Amino acid sequence: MPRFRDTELSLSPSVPRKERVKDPKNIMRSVDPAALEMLAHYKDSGIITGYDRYVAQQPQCAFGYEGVCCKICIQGPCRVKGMEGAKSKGVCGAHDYTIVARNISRLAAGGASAHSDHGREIVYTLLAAARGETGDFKVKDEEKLRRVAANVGISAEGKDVNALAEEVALAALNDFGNITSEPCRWLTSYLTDGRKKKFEDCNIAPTSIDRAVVNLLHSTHMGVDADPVNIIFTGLRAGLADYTGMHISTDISDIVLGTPEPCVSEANLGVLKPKKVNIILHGHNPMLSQTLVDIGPEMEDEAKAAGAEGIQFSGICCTGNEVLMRSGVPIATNFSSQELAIMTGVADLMIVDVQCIMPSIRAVAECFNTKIVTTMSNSKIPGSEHIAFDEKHAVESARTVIRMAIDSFKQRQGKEYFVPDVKSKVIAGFSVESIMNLFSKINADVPMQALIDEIEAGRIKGVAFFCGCNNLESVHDQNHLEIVKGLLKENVFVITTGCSAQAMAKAGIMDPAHVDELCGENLAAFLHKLEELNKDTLTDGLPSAFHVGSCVDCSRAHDFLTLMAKTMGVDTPKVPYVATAPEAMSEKAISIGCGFVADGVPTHVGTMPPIEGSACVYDIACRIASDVYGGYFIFETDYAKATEKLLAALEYRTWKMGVHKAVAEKFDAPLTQNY
Ligand code: BF8
Ligand code: SF4
Repeated sequence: MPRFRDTELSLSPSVPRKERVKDPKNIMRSVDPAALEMLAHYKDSGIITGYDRYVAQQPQCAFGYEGVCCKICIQGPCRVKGMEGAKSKGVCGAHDYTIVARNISRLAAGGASAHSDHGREIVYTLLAAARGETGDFKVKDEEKLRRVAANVGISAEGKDVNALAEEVALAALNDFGNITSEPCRWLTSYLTDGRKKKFEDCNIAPTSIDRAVVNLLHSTHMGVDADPVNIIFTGLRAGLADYTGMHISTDISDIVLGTPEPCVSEANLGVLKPKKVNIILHGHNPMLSQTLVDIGPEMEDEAKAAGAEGIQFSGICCTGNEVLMRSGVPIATNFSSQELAIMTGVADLMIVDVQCIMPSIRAVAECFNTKIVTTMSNSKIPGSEHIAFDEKHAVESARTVIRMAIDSFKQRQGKEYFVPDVKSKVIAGFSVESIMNLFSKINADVPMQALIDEIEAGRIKGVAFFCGCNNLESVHDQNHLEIVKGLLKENVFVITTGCSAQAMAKAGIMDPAHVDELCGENLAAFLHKLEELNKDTLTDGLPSAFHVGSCVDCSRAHDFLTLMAKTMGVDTPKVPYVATAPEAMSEKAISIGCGFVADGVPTHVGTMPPIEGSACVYDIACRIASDVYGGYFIFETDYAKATEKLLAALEYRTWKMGVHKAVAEKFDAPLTQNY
């Protein structure tokens, strides 16, 4: 079973490069029935979407695809054109391995910046609330505040809520710009002892988020670091800075907006209601979107006075996930199909904040009655409306936006629309806390033991964490759905975030009615047992896959892993836990991946990042990382092979754990910590 001895499962993707874009001239690149209906309906309309643009971009530059195009200084772009001689290096003499390592690490720095800057915005909201500078936000989840304070080593004794909140906010801000050599608190407070030591030994624990990014940009400047191992490990440090920023985002969002609890909702374009004022929340920052959702009910009368049946909020991308998790707001769709939501003709207003917003939404909105409103100073789209959002004027801005949407609704009357009648029931809202509540009905003292018992008995194969994006290179949602179906059937416990969670939500994988058909017998039995024991609080049952939130909530997936490791008495690389980003697209996906590899996790990526141009860097990511950290990348674009590789990685760990346990018992010795 050991993975590296299994000759069938090679480290390289099983699909050759030129075959990776399946059916490259076809724009119907989706398995989502609602998206397919929309694409068919508008086929000859002349409206251009990402699906058309992806086809138009083919074939894409092979140098860029493999990562051997360098634009780091303006002697370039330099391309590695051969294996020997002058053309095998950049003008400065940089090898393919230096160029590839620099390019990929810079992507991780971009991802870490995005996640952590989002976190910083949220911390400032908490700080303003704690100091009484805004009446629009307050500490909603005091228990979480106290838990977080205790985790990061802040004493709550004798402090009122706001004093404690201020101290937590300032400590979080310190993680962005700490001037000492102490590693970030929101990282080390949440790790196993083994990981803490590993990161110290390898010098990859960030002392501040900003510094980790700046340091990476410096070391990958022209003529600085040429050593691919050193560059990739600096990239892993950025991955851990990303982890820190994500953890801050999740913790502080929970404190200000509440920690998610299971909720019932729906997903896919069928959630849009032609007779209501449809407001689509798109982006990532939950503060404005949650304010809109909270203020919505008091604006219902204004909507009705305008002739609407009410206000319908729905979400796209991670802002959508945030309001789904906390308020049960339905999901309209995910990243690749964002323009299609506008093309229904019933989206009165789409409000966007930061990240994953296609600039094209403005052009598509021109053809329909949709207002696009940007809200952040660093994220504007020419031609759209801008309403500046800040924590001190949140409610006021939210009211303005809702009134704009009501106006837009009035103008929409009599215009054509086309809303596919496609949606699925969704149970979401699973924080680690809420999952442990469920598990505690099986084991009150050590809730996580409930799952570990299943794994150790061989009934459940382990945990797979699905995260990340859509990528228009893939057939929209196909990798997510095929891989999750394969793993569920093999009794793998699934948690998920981001657009991956949305793909599953749309496809009915979060509808409890499908558990018996989707899950292997043992997993289904475990889920039913949990349902039965929790039936007083769970009104609608449990889904096959657990939605743990937005992309910053990948921190919840790290916490789940750490809790498993601590409960099992081992470090993370021994835990039967894998991660997958089946359709990775953004820089954030790269930084999240780096964080999981450093945290000891076999991490599958289903779309190729630009790394194949250097065999050396490829090997560092897939093999040397494993030797050093226990985690490694698995690049595989074929979903069937990817499923096999993920299962093999889980089975290998379970097998090894079994051997180590047997040895420990036989010789009455402590369990080895080797992995
Ligand atoms: O932060 S999964 S496409 S929406 S980057 Fe973007 Fe990717 Fe979707 Fe969420 Ni995450
Ligand atoms: Fe070319 Fe070197 Fe400049 Fe990169 S840093 S563009 S390889 S000269």
